Amino acid sequence: VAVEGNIGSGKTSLLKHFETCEQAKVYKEPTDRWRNIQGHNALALMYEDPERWSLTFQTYVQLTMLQTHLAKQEQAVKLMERSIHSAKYCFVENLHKGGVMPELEYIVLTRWFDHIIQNEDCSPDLIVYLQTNPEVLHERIRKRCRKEESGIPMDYLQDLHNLHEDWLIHQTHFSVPCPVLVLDANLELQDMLNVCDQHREKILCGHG
Ligand code: DCP
Repeated sequence: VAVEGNIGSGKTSLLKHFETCEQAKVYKEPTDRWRNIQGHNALALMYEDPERWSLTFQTYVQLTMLQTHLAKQEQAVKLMERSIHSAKYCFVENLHKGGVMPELEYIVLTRWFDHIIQNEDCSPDLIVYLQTNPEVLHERIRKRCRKEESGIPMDYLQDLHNLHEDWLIHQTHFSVPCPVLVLDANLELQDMLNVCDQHREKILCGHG
């Protein structure tokens, strides 16, 4: 099961909530690995100079996502934060559309992505989409003060939001690998977790 949603939508909180559940093994996004590749902070470099570092960063994200998709299933349910699909269909697409990632870099990354998903089993059984309003996220990101994210503008969140919606709700652009369960993630944390609990069985059975 992959948990998807814009930056600051509450994916980590949802995963933490399910961490104590015996039947599920939780895979949080490896942001620490992105922030320290033998001493290099690829996430920070990507935000500081996206033209120079987006390809490097997204190539590494693609690798770490693949590793999580392929990690041996130890419990009945594997619950992962994001997927190789949102990395490509939302983030890489956004960088390319925004003119930050040149055509050739985009093509090379796309060839890698196509090769991976044709040859490896990267399809979840269910996507839990934490749907949010970008204005709410902007405020949350400001409050949480992650230093790499201090300069994220509203437009960036809006563009990422549109790409998530096109992919998972309108299903106009890219293939959706499985059913999608949409949850309202504009709610305050505890209310959102209560909603998750109402859908607990669906989430843990991997059915939308
Ligand atoms: N990121 C990116 N490209 C990707 C994946 C993530 O640029 N393919 C960036 C966006 C954020 C940071 O990495 O600055 C972490 O993003 P996420 O939305 O995946 O994770 P959050 O911790 O923001 O999620 P949440 O607040 O929902 O728990």
